Amino acid sequence: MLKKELSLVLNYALNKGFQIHPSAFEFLENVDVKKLERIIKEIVREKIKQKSFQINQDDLENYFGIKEDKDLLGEYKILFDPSSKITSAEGIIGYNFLFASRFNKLKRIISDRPESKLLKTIASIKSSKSNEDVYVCGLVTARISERNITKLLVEDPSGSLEGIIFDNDLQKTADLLLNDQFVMARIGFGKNSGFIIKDLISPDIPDQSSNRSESETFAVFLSDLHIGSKYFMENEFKEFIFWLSGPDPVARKVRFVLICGDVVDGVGIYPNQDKELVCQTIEEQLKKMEDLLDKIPDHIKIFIMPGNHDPGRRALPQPAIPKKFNPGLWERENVIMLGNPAVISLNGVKVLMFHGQSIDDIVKTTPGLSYDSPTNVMKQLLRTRHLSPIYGSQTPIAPELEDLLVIEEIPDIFHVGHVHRAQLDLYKGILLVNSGSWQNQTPFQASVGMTPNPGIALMVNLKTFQVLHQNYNSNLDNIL
Ligand code: D5M
Ligand code: FE
Ligand code: ZN
Repeated sequence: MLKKELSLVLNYALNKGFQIHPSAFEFLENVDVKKLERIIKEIVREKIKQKSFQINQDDLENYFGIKEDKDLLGEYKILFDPSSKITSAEGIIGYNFLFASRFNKLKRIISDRPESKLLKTIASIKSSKSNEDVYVCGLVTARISERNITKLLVEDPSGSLEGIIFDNDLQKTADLLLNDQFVMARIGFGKNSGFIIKDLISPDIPDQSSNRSESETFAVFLSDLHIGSKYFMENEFKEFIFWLSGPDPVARKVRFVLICGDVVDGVGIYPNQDKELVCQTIEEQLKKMEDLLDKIPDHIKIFIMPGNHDPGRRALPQPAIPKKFNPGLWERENVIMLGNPAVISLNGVKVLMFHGQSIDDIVKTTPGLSYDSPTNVMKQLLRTRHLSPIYGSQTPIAPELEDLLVIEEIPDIFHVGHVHRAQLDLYKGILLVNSGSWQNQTPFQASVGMTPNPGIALMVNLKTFQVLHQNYNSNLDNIL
């Protein structure tokens, strides 16, 4: 005998002309009726689309996420995680090491370019004037625009050089250079022993073709949930989690969920934050996170990275959210806790994940870049081959012995969050994904005129790189 509630749920399908195969009944005896009610409705909708009117055990097993397509690969590797590499050298010595490491790593990257054969140290060109142009490379320490010239200060381990730019187009290129970024410059010798900068070359990304997954597995890109905040879109997020275990053919192909920081809203992150929190402790916030993620089927791997609101260290690079706040999350087999930044491989597709704190500093100092277009800032990071070039502004950077923020490996997908605006783009074959947020506009954001587009889940087919989205925000007309 079927339970009464179960019969009511099944009547919904039967009334629509569906047959329920006997094999399905046994399965149904043991499921949560509340969950079943929604799933049956979704199965009915899906089957009508497919013009099929029988529900059998296989359907139910698939839709409940119990039986999955075995041909769909779900393999991952962690290629880089700073958590275990963090040493935090102290004070000025640490920063000397950090900048030396930045210089050496980027010089190695730029040495692939033909011009690098003509590279000289700054000290050597200062001591011997030549008729031929030469190249130097170093970190930009200052940029000064005066009337119709631009002066650039570049430093390498041997010394510092002030170069003058007369050319208008080159001045525009110089305007886009970020403080402390690495650059290569062609130098001509002026009549009055000055140095004239004639070309500026960023390390940038060479043309390349991206790695693809063999199977049409989907990865979901999320960030900035801000769980614990009054403005966290809990209902919409739950709807999305529910969709993940539903019968939609795309949902059935999802094997990875990536969460790119600001998972929780945190405690004491900004003044009077407690008034905007529904969960007042980190533990409570992370427990809520665990309860929400619990509804994601086990065959989906969930990658969690910290942002500036999450517990642990504030300065970049950040270690993974410490285990002590929620050992349960760490112990889950399908949850992988990462530091910020991190590089993972999903079925061979390399994904560089970075929360995106440095975007704030870059939009402040770079003409033409703004919060409305985070992917343009992401392109700038790729050109500089560094995730947080500017030192000493709003984004804290720890004095590590090695600069772990240099983009050494070229990713296939670059995933960033932080600015709460979902956006997509392509740069030199790299798919750029800013995954937006799941937090409604906060009073602070309203006061500075930031308009987020929260409640959008972006998902990428790892074989074709086709991007799909699900919009859970009923207030959003202009989706992307
Ligand atoms: O930040 C979401 C976005 O809002 C991010 O671009 C920074 C900006 N933001 C947030 N708080 C501030 C303050 N106090 N000053 C300047 N800009 C801010 P999130 O990391 O989610 O808080
Ligand atoms: Fe955020
Ligand atoms: Zn953030």
